[in-house]
Amino acid sequence: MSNKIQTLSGYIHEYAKSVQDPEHFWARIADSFHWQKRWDQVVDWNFEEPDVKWFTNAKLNITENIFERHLYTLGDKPAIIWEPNDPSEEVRTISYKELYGLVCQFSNVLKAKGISKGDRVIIYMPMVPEAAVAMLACARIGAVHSVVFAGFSATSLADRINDCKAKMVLTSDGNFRGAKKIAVKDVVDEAVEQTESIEKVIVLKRTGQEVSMKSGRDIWWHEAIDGVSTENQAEIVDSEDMLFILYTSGSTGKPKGVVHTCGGYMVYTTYTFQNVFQYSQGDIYWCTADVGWITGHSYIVYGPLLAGATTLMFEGVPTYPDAGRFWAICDKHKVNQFYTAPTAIRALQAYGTEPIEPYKLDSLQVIGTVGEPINEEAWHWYHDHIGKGRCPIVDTWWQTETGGVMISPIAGVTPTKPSYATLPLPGIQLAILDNDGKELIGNSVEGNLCVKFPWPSMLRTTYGDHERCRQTYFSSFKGYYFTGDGVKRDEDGYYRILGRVDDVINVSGHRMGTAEVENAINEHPKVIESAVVGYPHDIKGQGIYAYVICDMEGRSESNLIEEIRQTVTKIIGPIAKPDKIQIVPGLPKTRSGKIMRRILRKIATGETSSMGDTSTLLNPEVVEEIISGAQ
Ligand code: 6R9
Repeated sequence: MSNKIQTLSGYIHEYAKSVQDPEHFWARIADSFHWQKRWDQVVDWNFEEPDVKWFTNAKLNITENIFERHLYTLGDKPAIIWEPNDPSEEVRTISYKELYGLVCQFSNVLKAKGISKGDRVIIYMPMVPEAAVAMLACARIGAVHSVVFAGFSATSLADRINDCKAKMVLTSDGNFRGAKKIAVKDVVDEAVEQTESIEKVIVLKRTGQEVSMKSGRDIWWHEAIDGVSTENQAEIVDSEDMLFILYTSGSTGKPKGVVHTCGGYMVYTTYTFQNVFQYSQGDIYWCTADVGWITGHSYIVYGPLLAGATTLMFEGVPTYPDAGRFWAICDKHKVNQFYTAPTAIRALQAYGTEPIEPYKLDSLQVIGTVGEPINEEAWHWYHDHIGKGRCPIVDTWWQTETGGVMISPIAGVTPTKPSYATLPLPGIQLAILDNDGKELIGNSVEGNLCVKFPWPSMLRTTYGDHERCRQTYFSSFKGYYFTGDGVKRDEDGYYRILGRVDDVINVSGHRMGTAEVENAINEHPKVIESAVVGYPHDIKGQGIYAYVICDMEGRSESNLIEEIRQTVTKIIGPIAKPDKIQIVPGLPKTRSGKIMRRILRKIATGETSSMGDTSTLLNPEVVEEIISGAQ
């Protein structure tokens, strides 16, 4: 049975049904999956605690819905096509039947190495099929995976291991990224030293570089699977059992572990994948994200595989060996749906159209974006040069916390509008609230983006700290889930995301908490205090601007700035490295001692003529001094 919407009136009809009778709407969608036991109730919820349950008491295994459900019809069809970093290395094509064998085998390995239902397993791996195998094997035995992007530092990795008390790390010897080889196992070794819960580390051989293997703890992947059965009976779990934890940055210093559960996540990622991209059997779908982010979880691994699609996985970077790599891959594999981030589009746009010229791009049908607002110029470039004016752009707005796409055109169905995510998907009841918590009704309004009714793949908690989940998402506006984004609903009822309204900056589509970056900067022994803000950046969307008060004794400014950059790389990872660091004599503060970020944001943006009233500051004179040294 197909749940695919094919016309605009079909969308309007489905949306109306999903609001009038959500239980009936989602039950119908959920009926196309394989449940070991059906649910008692479709949804049971309150947003006060919050306490949200979908498909209560239903039993399932998400991997049975990928494999056992599809094998009969799709067994020989490619599940994953893997394109290596180096284009001269061989492509791997893995059928559903083969992937099933690999997942079952690795499930047996995990069990044999002491992992059982509910245990947490960290995945810190390159973009290779084994990363997907690792995730699915955890899901098959009821273990909880937490994928950590392999660009994060040892300290960040250790923090995540400690927060969820993981028992195992799955990693590789090294990773290929463009012309670089990254010593990943060394990072894991350093991280695991700062933790107590890790019992085993399984290491995939990828680059062949020298690594040290700690006896009793470290095992090679190829040795671990050697001779192990490729059959495995899936563990049957509850719809509300944890599927995974994914850490994400918020406005406070410490990243939080967003928890997703099995039943609802399965239903929603599949439904949105099929509808947004209008995937048809036989199509080749490619999402360029990394599995370390939610986009990789929902739209490289779970959504596509649950839908029986062929998902392309790319190990490398868009500019290696040259800036035509994405387009070479589209032609080579005849990609039909292509999904990337605005930052990648802008970076490639900077190379002009020459790198695109050798390629036809005639297999493309749908092109998508995710992760940050797309500016009109990039939208048009993408539309004209990649989509050749023929492919609809799906600008998909969603979050780690929402699990799946929330606002997006349905490809070929919803009329698009540059820089607009357009309309909510069925089941998504949005609300725009002003700062006093009043819901703004009607069109041509702007305010805080909230959701007033649960959807199946919403976060259930933040791992180990439910109060933090309540505080962060459910306390700003009582009875609503607050996204942290500002939004405009225009005269046609179309939604345009305006960016974060909290202390989160979006750098190349990656969320960074300003407090998190400040904490890292403050680790440098010469730093006294710092304040971090975002500023508009041509390629990254937002760049990181750090104002730092330092003890300068015996140090040159340029050395200190470089050392601070390195400190941040070491503590968080290269993605958090400030683009600009300005050493300042002081920071503008209110009389109660709070840093006035509004002023710092204006200086970083270069809007120094409209500073507003600074006379209430404790130290108004510092503003002029900062302006004169601004970059
Ligand atoms: C999926 C993902 C979430 C934040 C979100 C918003 C921004 C994502 C967007 C977008 C404008 C879009 N964001 N998609 N802003 N238009 N199409 O990116 O999750 O990493 O958790 O980031 O990204 O600010 O709140 P995550």
